[in-house]
Amino acid sequence: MPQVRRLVTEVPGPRSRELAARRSAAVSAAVGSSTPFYAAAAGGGVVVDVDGNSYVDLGSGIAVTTVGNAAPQVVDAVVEQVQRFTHTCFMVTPYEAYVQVCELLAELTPGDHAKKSALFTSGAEAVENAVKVARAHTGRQAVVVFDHAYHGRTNLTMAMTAKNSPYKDGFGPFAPEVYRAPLSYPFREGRDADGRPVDGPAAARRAIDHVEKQVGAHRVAAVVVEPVQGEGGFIVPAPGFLPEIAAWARRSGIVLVADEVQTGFARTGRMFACEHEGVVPDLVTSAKGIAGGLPLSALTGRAEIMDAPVPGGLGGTYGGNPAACAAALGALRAVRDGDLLARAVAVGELLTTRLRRLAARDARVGDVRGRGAMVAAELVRPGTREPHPALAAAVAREAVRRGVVVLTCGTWGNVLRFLPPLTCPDALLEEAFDVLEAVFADLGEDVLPAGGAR
Ligand code: PLZ
Repeated sequence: MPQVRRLVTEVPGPRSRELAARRSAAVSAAVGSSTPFYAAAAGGGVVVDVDGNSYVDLGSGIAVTTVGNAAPQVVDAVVEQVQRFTHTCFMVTPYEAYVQVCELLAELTPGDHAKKSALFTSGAEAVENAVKVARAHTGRQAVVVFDHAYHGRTNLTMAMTAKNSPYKDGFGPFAPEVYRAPLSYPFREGRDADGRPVDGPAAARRAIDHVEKQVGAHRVAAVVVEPVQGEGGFIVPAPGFLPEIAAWARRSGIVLVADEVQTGFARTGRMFACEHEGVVPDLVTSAKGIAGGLPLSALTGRAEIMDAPVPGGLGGTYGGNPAACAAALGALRAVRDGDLLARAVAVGELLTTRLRRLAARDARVGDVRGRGAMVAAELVRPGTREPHPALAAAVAREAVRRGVVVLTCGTWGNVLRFLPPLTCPDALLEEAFDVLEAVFADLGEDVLPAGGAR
């Protein structure tokens, strides 16, 4: 697939517009899409639409195609597998690829203790199962999550997710025994009651105090945390926050669950983002990048915790589907073949350099942050920290018209997030940022209607 940005029609082109019309009659209006074009093919760092336009992909289908879209190692492994068999159900007749993926996860996740895994299909399912396992292990019920958290759209994970609209609005009642603690959010951090800045350990103590007073540590089965918050705005907690939470969880007999669905599998320059601060969680969820685009998720953790539920207590018809497991083995090969951990660091440096350059001359870029190839720009009204979601939406909309796919996120929808496939060549990334700089320059403050966000 040629790694180029090339537009041959307006965006969306006629075929995409035709599909959009059919879609509006057939697909629930509750399912959204970020881009107005329809995919025909994708490879490496580009997506080609049904009109023949080729776009630079800075979103990887929300952090999934880390090893590149249609990575040859993934494609070959899946084709080989589906020609042999497509499904038996691991709960009916087991197969080696499932066992192999679990063996690899034991090696790759933080910590050198004995580990076991169970495989599922979606990220939300992995998170739900983390809670089930933690409750079975501790005999406790409460679950602690953080401000701005995103953990999924199922009933339990909706309760764990912070943002109301669109994730929760109208969908209650929510699962009980889920408690939310304050996070460390350096860009929006205030001062404590004595006027001192709140650093990472202080933010952790604030969260711990909140839980101890309002829930009781002895009632808490699990604390679930994204090492870098994804949908919530690519928020990197201040240094020391995660280690302090981890130490408290250990002291209190609470299972520490790192939700690495978005951060995991090479994205941040480490296999798992917890490693940046030397945190060893009891349980880790993975999904997204783990299988190069096929639906696979995993829960990995301390063997004695993972063995706590009754036999047969964990599972699902498709969990650890053989094609998805083969894809994961292929994706891991692609990480190793391409030295993608180092590549994630290099891509992160390129993205950060370009965003800092933009921030230096555009006061609407309030903060640039991230880890490895998971980088964001938080947009604000100039000279303030007031979120500017209309600008984020306008930039994303205009960028796609010029051949660059950029995703937004954040509790206020004012964050542009950058997480390209790691196989996207530097020259194409630079070109995409030239486009973005031009988009920022062309979008004046006044042309944006208030509430113009899509
Ligand atoms: N945990 C940390 O990032 C998925 C979903 C976007 P599923 N994030 C993208 C949307 O609008 O649905 C995610 C995540 C973290 C859990 C999940 C859930 O993973 O595979 O989407 O269920």
